[in-house]
Amino acid sequence: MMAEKPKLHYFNGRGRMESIRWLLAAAGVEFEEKFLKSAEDLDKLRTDGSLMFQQVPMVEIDGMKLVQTKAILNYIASKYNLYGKDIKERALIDMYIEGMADLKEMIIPLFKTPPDQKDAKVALIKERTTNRYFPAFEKVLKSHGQDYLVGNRLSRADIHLVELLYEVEELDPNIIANFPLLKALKTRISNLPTVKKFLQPGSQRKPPANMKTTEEVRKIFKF
Ligand SMILES: N[C@@H](CCC(=O)N[C@@H](CS)C(=O)NCC(=O)O)C(=O)O
Repeated sequence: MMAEKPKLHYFNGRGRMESIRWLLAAAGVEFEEKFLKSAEDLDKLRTDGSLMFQQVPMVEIDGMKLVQTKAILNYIASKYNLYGKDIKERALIDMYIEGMADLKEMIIPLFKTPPDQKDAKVALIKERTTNRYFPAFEKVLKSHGQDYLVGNRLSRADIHLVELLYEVEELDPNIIANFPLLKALKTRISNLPTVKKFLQPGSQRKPPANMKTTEEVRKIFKF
């Protein structure tokens, strides 16, 4: 019997699920999505015992109901061979993606930042991107001259980084100009057939939050 498609439970927006969508798509895995539309939808998952910590993202995959974004990503990356060939490559990948996660943690809450604080938050993100994170990854690529961040082949590190490159580009399209190797990586990864498909309109990739989606999310999570 063919394995069932993974089923993603989240609201219809990026949030913490978007990296999971990217990773599955890049791995060429088809998935289904069940969107939470209301607080009742979330309560239902909670009362039926599907959410270990009463939180989403939750992904049904291979007979499991996985929660915790990192655990979900680790499973997918391991299953589809995107997590290095040995423990040293994995250590590098972990180190790189934790840096990316730190930057991502600054970007995720932006959608619910009050307007009077938003400029300052965006300025800090740009500053950190320009002076800390992008130089670090540019340096990695420069140090070995290879096409991918780790082990001379595609890994989750490349996929998570390219997702971030697109997000930062939405905040400021000029930052990447000073990082030619990151720019080349973005083009290279974007042209992989699976990623190319995901980047096309009509895919399961989610647009940036807007006022309407933010209102929906507020209702679901009651904040
Ligand atoms: N560490 C968890 C955090 C999950 C999380 O904060 N989920 C939010 C939605 S993005 C949620 O379910 N909030 C409701 C709650 O905490 O009760 C993860 O990475 O999956």
